[in-house]
Amino acid sequence: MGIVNVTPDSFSDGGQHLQRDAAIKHALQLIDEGADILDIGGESTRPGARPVSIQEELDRVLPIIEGLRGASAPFLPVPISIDTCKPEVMRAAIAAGAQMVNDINALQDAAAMHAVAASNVAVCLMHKQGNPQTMQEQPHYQNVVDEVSAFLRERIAAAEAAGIQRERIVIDPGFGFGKTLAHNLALLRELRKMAELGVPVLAGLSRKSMLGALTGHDVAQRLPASVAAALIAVQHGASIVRVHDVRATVDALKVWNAVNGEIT
Ligand code: 7PM
Repeated sequence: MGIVNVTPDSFSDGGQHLQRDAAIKHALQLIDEGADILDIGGESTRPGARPVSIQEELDRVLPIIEGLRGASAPFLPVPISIDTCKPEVMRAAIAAGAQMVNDINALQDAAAMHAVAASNVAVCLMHKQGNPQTMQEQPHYQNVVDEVSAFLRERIAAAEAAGIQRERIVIDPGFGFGKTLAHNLALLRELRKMAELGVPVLAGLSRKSMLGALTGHDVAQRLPASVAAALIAVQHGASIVRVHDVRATVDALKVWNAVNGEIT
């Protein structure tokens, strides 16, 4: 899964068009590099990000989905995931052709649950502790692996009860979302326990601060650590890795696949 940059906040209409074109170009570049899914988000879900209005988020993401999925681009070879917690954005993105919802709130909002249930798209249910503004202040767990696993099990059951078939669900332990370095490492080490819940596991480790803590490198210098983390996640049962650096990750996974075939 390649992360598509959606640059926010333009002052003029002309700027918005340039940003849309840049995002579409970036998305097509990620497909060329081997991405199997594109994750498009309007930034409101990022830790520490300022809240974004529904309209603002729609203005950021819809032109990109429409540009990739619209009549002028009918042959997009990969599905689009919309990264949002907002039911209105989910509905509009699905109507525009998104085939997956990436909700860091795991459809805990009833309207979000309904938006996905009323469609036929896939969903990623992610764990987080607390809210993105404050979650890194004092993360605390008795047993992070058991607690994240129990939460994801409950969210799978809730989604199924709402009419979202298991085949449409993927789960994600939410690396960095209310977790210390030790918590993140425990989750990566025991990622197989998430896979045991019986639906595909998505892992998002790309360029994250835990990799900065481990290497001492700032975000621009985390490519090798990100590739290592993605490979470890796949070795531990991840089916989807959410990454910025698609080409490097695909190369690493080609080596892994040559050695291991379909067996993980
Ligand atoms: C600043 C800090 C900016 C963190 C962006 C981020 C995940 C996600 C994000 C994830 C799923 C990033 C994160 N992370 N969705 N959205 N799983 N499903 O690195 O790990 O992109 S935001």
